[in-house]
Amino acid sequence: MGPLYARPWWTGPVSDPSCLFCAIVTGTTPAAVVLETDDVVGFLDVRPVFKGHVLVVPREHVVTLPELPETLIVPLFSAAQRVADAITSGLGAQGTFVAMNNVVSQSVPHLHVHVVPRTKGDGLRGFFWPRTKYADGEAQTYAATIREALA
Ligand code: DGP
Repeated sequence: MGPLYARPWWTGPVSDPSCLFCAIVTGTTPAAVVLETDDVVGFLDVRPVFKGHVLVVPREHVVTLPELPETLIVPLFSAAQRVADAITSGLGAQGTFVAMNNVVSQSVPHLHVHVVPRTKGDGLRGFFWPRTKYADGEAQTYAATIREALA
């Protein structure tokens, strides 16, 4: 069954009964919740990169960033900002890595912002992707293509 759109009496966020993170949002599936707002829930990742790794999700069933309603952008990212601050001030991490997989490498199809505690020398290598170089003039072509798509 897909998302429940056809419920005129329902005033809560759209939920997908087959979605793991919707189940965490509604409390059907337990999680170590660290933050709750009207629009957003933050909870510990069950397989943390480092202890204290938090996932911040919209309550509404949204799969990828391009689908996120504009009204949820500030609630989602201000919650991620608060969590990043709490991870450094509360857990003593020096910093954080904040990231989101969209479709590729996205194992749970409900948008989630990873907020991972980081400390110099923590040995994290998995997030360091191989790097490439632009040929002469190629960066301008890529930039122009993206600018056109944004226009
Ligand atoms: P990603 O691979 O970017 O889609 O990240 C999904 C994360 O979700 C992954 O780091 C592990 C986490 N995760 C998967 N299942 C559960 C669960 O049942 N509970 C919690 N708290 N986290 C989960």
